[in-house]
Amino acid sequence: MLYSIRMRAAKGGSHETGGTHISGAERIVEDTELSTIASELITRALHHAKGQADYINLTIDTVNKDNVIYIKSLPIETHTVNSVEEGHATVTDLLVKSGITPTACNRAIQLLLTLTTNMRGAILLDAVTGKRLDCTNDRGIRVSHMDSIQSNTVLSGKHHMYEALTLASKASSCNGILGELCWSDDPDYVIGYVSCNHTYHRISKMKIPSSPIGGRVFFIQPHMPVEPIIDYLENTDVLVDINHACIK
Ligand code: WAQ
Ligand code: MG
Repeated sequence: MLYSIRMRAAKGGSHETGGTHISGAERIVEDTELSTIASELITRALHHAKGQADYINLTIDTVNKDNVIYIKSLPIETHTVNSVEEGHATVTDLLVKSGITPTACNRAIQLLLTLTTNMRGAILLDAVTGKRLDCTNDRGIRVSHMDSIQSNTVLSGKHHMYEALTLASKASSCNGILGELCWSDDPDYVIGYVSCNHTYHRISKMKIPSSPIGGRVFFIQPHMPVEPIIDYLENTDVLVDINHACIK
């Protein structure tokens, strides 16, 4: 039997009571692996660069194998830049080439730059007007119910790129999502990405070193109803084959 297992951890109380989000991670695994993976996820919550969590929530539920969607990961392209400004300019170029307006790009970058605390999820923006479409304030929409097929065999512990590639590949398989912008909230992880035009573009510098704030934005095709998009991101079980992540 397959299970979805999800961990979220906070400090200073639970997320619901205003604690600071420390870490979140999830897997889709066979029942035989469940206790090992549970222990790995708890270890992650206890040993995080942002501090030791005092609240850890672990949720486990069964996955109906017949409903799992299998997809290939996006291919990866790497862009080396010399500064955060150049990183943001590169991101804007790439997004604009895939039909997202400069207004929406600038709005997304500004929203992430002006966050004062980390959200747990992502912001949804209209890809043309730049208007915010979700009503989750500082919580955001959390992409969930995903894993890569290779998680167990080639990966162990936190791997920023493969986890992000899995999330970005699931999101890009959603009808109505034209692009994504992301940089990490882990203080020393300055590499970020945009996914658009069916490519995962890694950008070498997206934030200044030691900044503890990161975030994610999804660009939504205009006039698409957002509820089915949110439901797909939050609830559809997707397994991603990252063997196809050939470096371009
Ligand atoms: N769904 C939606 N948003 C999320 C999720 C999720 N499951 N997980 C994190 N976020 C949002 C949230 O606002 C976080 O503060 C922010 O994204 C950053 O999350 O190729 O590590 O897990 O090397 O810190 C990029 C890798 C790493 C680039 C991104 O994000 C590369 C990363 P983090
Ligand atoms: Mg993080």
